[in-house]
Amino acid sequence: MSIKAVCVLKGTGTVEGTIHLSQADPDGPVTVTGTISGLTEGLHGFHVHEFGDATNGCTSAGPHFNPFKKTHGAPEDENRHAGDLGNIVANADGVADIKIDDQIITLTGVRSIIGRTIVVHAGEDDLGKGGNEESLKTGNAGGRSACGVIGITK
Ligand SMILES: [Cu+2]
Ligand SMILES: [Zn+2]
Repeated sequence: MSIKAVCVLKGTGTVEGTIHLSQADPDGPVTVTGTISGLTEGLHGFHVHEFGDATNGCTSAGPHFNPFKKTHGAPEDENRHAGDLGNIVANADGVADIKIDDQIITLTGVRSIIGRTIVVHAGEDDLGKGGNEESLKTGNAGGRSACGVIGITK
């Protein structure tokens, strides 16, 4: 039976959205779909962060979800944080339509992202190729425009 989850993204500015996640097979990909609006046109870092903690806005979500102590990378890289979902693309209206299949995150077990936080960033994620120390931690994606805790849904 497939597991489903949902995440409502909110921030202090205009950015908002809803993300749906589903996993049909415990060993198969997680499908991430949804729409985020209120963005600037272009690329925005999109990650799962470690904590489902919104006590201090998106800041208390902590760093990228990284159960295997790897460095920051692109979704297709061997060396990536589990939470590294790359960039989403906003059109001229500031809207990003998201459709990602990811093989590393799961909705059960030690790699589960249930109870963690999705963050969309103000800037582009350099995918670990930025040539500086911060690139290997955060991808230099800038501020946290909106975030939401991932929860089970029917
Ligand atoms: Cu992030
Ligand atoms: Zn990362």
